[in-house]
Amino acid sequence: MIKGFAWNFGKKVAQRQNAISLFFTSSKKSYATEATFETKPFRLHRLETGPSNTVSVTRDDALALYEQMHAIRRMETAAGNMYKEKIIRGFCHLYSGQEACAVGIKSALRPQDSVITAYRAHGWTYVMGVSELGVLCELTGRQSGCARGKGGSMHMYAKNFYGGNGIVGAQVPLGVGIAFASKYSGTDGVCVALYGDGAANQGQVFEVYNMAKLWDVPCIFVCENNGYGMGTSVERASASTAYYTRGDYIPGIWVDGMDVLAVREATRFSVDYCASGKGPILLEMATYRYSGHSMSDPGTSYRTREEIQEVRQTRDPVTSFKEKIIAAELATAEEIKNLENKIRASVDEVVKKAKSDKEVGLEELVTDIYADNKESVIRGTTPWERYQHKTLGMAANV
Ligand SMILES: Cc1ncc(C[n+]2csc(CCOP(=O)(O)OP(=O)(O)O)c2C)c(N)n1
Ligand SMILES: [Mg+2]
Repeated sequence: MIKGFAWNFGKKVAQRQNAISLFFTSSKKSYATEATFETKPFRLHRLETGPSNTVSVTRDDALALYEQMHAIRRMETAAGNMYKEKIIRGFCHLYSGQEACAVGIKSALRPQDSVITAYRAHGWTYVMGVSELGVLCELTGRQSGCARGKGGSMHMYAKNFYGGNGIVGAQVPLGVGIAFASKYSGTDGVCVALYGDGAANQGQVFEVYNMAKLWDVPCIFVCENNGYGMGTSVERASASTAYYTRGDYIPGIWVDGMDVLAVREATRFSVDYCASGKGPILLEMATYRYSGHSMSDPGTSYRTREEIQEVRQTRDPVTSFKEKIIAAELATAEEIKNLENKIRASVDEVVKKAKSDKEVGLEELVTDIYADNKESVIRGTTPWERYQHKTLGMAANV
């Protein structure tokens, strides 16, 4: 007990020192309106200057970032429980531990920018604008799901969000294509193409590094290094684990992916870099996943429980940011608790709906397969079985 208290107290003092300056509102209120923190140093590859280590955040932005990270954590906990209850079936890859990556990156994007990621996509779908209901009903296969329950865990989309992709690495060339389309059509958008450490050694990734650099495509490659590809640690899989240098001629930055402010700062820098016509950039985000690879992996045979516990206690993106907010007096502990209670109640409500909402009817088997079906019919399992194709929903991003 005493040891725990001393550790926590020491940490709080360190965080207070870490908040290097605070700006207060009127003397009546004791909240700071803005605070400044130091991030872990960014490591640079082929860049003379990088993002600033000193980052400021307003009270409103800090609360918004915290709310999003906490909502993802609650949503994923609910998804894990529903999977165990067999209400969610099939694949289910949880994002818990990696929240600062999605939330920090999204907070630095402009309306014209896009994102594509792999199958660990629930948190991303949420930050790209789909409600908790849209995500959780998609997981339970119900009609209020963002793909009407027909996509499931790995196939969720939104405006400027190209999914949810199940084939490891396949989304990286697609991301370069999306970025190329922005450049070609002059929208000024950049595309963030995310992949894991497990995809980082694939040939196709290096092929598109080449194309992206050759044509100065505005693509931000993001390698979310969570330490493992399924049960294989990065040390066992990679001749070089310095993923931010692996683009060779593409500049890169190592980022503390557990610090939402560091992620936001590095992304801002990268958006400016790409949008100013300098070509692609590569960010390695050092992060961690708490759950196993998917729900069928307990996640403890290739790493120790102590390792997971240690990350939770020392680097957790959600609690470490909460402690920073409170230590910097951007909000009180009570305010944060109220926010957490609000999120808990809203996710609990959504879970009820995700369990009771209807599935779409069998007739929807052949609806919305194409945004623009050139032939009105869809072939069945034999050439002589034909079904009428119908469009019911709005296709995303066409
Ligand atoms: C082409 C291909 N090969 C193998 C698989 C099986 N598989 C699914 S996830 C995965 C590991 C990927 O790890 P990483 O890229 O680090 O992502 P993380 O799961 O850590 O988010 C593998 C090998 C697959 N889906 N696609
Ligand atoms: Mg990984």
